[in-house]
Amino acid sequence: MAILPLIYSPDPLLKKISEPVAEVNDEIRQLLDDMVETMHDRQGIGLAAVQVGVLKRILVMDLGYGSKRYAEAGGEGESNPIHMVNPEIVASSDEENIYEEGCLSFPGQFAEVIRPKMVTIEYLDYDGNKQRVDCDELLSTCVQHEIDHLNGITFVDHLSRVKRNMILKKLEKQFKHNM
Ligand code: GNR
Ligand code: NI
Repeated sequence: MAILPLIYSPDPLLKKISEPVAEVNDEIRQLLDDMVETMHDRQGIGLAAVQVGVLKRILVMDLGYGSKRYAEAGGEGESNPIHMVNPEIVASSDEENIYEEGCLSFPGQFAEVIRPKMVTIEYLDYDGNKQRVDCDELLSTCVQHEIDHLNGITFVDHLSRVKRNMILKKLEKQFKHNM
């Protein structure tokens, strides 16, 4: 297990489309394990492989662990990681939902994003078995945010140009100050 370094906006990798995985083998499982460890370390609720510089269609999520509830308890939450390889949205609701999103690749930045309220996802699990799951609430928001990453899209791409530029400027300033 290893904690992997994250990439941050405006790294051009964040705009690249990730490649499908041919087979869920031990090498892929190693990456899935390292991504979960990295996500837990950064107290995220999701992580796409591209965020650790790997252009493969892989994401992990753990809604409980990164939540405020667990942070307040000292981050000693139960771990219930979800691993998805080659995830695909096979259905999405007409009804929409607004959620204030953040992203580990845009530290300290948050904005409200509108997305379909519910989605159905097909993916390969940790053992390479095909799964289908209906997502609502935070799981729906998170899985859509992560699948966006696999397609080179980040949450700021859902905002108006003005809001997007404001976040990109703030981020640039923040990184300058931390150098
Ligand atoms: O940790 C994360 N929190 C979050 C909050 C609202 C909507 C989406 C997310 S995902 C984010 C981790 C991340 O950047 N995943 O790509
Ligand atoms: Ni993100």
